[in-house]
Amino acid sequence: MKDVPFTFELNKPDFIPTEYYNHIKRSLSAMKGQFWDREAYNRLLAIEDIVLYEVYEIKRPEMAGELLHGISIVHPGKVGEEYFMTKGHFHTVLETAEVYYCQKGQGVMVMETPEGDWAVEPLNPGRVLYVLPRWAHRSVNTSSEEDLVTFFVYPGNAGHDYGTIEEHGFRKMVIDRNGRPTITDNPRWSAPDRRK
Ligand code: S6P
Ligand code: ZN
Repeated sequence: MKDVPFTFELNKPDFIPTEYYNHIKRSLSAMKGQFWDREAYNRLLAIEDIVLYEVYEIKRPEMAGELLHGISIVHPGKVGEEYFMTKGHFHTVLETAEVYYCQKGQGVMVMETPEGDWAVEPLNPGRVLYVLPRWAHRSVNTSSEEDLVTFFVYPGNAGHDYGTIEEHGFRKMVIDRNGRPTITDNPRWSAPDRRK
């Protein structure tokens, strides 16, 4: 890990950082239960356990005062009518925010709070998204051709709570309806216990 200030570049066209510590690939099998159309999910998985998204992480200590950052790349595609997306999570330390800067592609961020608020905001090149503390977040690629590439930064002590979303889902989902991204209620959403 660097102990002096450092820079790196994001190489176009794919925006892979010139230096990174970790390259995470999440494939279809890691998203069991998250897509609404289970039959479409199983059909696709039977053909191939394709990679839905990738994350390049820059190494920093996971502690308050540090900023964890990197690049997230969600590939284009759909499971049934539902676009490829990230697992999504709350931060374990709920009162931690995150900034996303979209470099490439077209998509949305689906967000919600434990209190029941929800929001879906666009991601397109040049757009900055501020995810407030307490808001779970999931990126969705609504393009049929292009990767959705975002640069993210969040506090080193944030941590990730994937379990709540894995178990209960997001309130809203984004599906392709007649060729247009459409926000709908997620029929598989269930109310989690109220968190503090
Ligand atoms: C981490 C930040 C991103 C995501 C990435 C993949 O707090 O929000 O780096 O990790 O977009 O999503 P997920 O939900 O699989 O971590
Ligand atoms: Zn996050």
